[in-house]
Amino acid sequence: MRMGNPPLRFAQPIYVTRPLLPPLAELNAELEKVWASRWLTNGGEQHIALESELAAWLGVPHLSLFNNGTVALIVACQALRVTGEVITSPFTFPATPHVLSWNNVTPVFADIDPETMNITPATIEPLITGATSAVLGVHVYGLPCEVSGIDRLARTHGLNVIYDGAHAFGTTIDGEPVARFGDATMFSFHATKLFHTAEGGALALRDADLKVRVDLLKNFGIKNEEEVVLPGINGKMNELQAALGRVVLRHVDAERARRAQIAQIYRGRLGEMTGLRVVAMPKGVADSHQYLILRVDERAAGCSRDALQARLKRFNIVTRKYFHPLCSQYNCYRHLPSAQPDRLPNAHRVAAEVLSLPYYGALSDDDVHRVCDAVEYSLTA
Ligand code: T4K
Repeated sequence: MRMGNPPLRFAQPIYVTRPLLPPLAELNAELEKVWASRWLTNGGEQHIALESELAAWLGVPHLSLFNNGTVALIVACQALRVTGEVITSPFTFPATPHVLSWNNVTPVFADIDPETMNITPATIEPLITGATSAVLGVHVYGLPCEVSGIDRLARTHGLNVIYDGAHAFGTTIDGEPVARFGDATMFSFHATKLFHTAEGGALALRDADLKVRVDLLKNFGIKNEEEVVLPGINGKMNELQAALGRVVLRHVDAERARRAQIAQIYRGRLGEMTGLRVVAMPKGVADSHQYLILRVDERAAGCSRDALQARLKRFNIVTRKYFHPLCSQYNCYRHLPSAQPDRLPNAHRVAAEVLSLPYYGALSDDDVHRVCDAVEYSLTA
């Protein structure tokens, strides 16, 4: 039974996320250097500096910046010459399978583990055929794939491994940065990401030669004034984006720490409620603090995820169903044999349960408690 008065409606929408905005004066100081240099793109000083600062922060040997994460993934596929079929997750943002289509490669959807919500060696292996060239895993919400098992499987079958780590900025496994696994890991620096450059992305790479190839491919394949050696694309990050990134990077640790506090409030308030679960990182995994995911078990909660989302909207709380519908349900993929719902039972169940709650450092404790009040109230409405 519902008790008491309904919680107050927020006067302004409370979004699922808001970008980290550093003090404008700090950004202006960097922009003044850009202005003085009259160098706006094509590998300027800000780009060079951000590339090395990020490689150090992420703990990866090689890094290449991009104008967004999607182009970075397209280039990773080109650089590794993936062809034929690539095994990937249906539980992701549309960019993941679309980069395969843009490379004339067929996505083959593997089911996900119901807990990690990622594809696993056990779901990948039966889908490997003579046409498979790579695995494109997604560290969804920053929860890492079973990286060692996938690496072993890939070695056995001679496959490349690419990770979509759009959500995994700062994820480590027993202290090991997640991007040290696989041939290439993409990070997205979109405005909605914990670390951002408004739009942007990067590839973390294991191999120095691969970095040379990637850098050529993102700059039209231009080697020098006389030679164009590959059919490349324009994937370059400009100096304004890089300057923003350098300033945002100084504030990322504080944002992560604040998000960790917010997560504690959510867990304390919602974690024990019947039918609700706040997704947590497995033991030994450092959280990227990208999303705060609630799983709603409709039967136990007495309320579906969709009903909860609609009720929260009445309080001006704008949540998101990352990732419903599944990519395998899109018109462009639903005809594929691997996209058939009976082959992806876990993915369908998980996609019906997940709800991304407001999660960003600028939320006050009071805001978070009010969101929790609204969730509690909505479940009994
Ligand atoms: N792989 C995965 C697994 C991904 O999640 C993504 C991107 C990619 C690949 C591709 O990476 P990029 O090429 O984008 O670098 C957002 C983002 O646009 C997208 O980057 C992200 N994933 C995805 C999960 O979320 P939408 O359609 O939800 O964005 P939007 O505009 O509805 O924004 C969400 C909320 O954020 C808004 O309700 C308010 C707030 N917001 C948004 C923007 C853009 C702001 O407060 N300020 C802003 O500037 O896709």
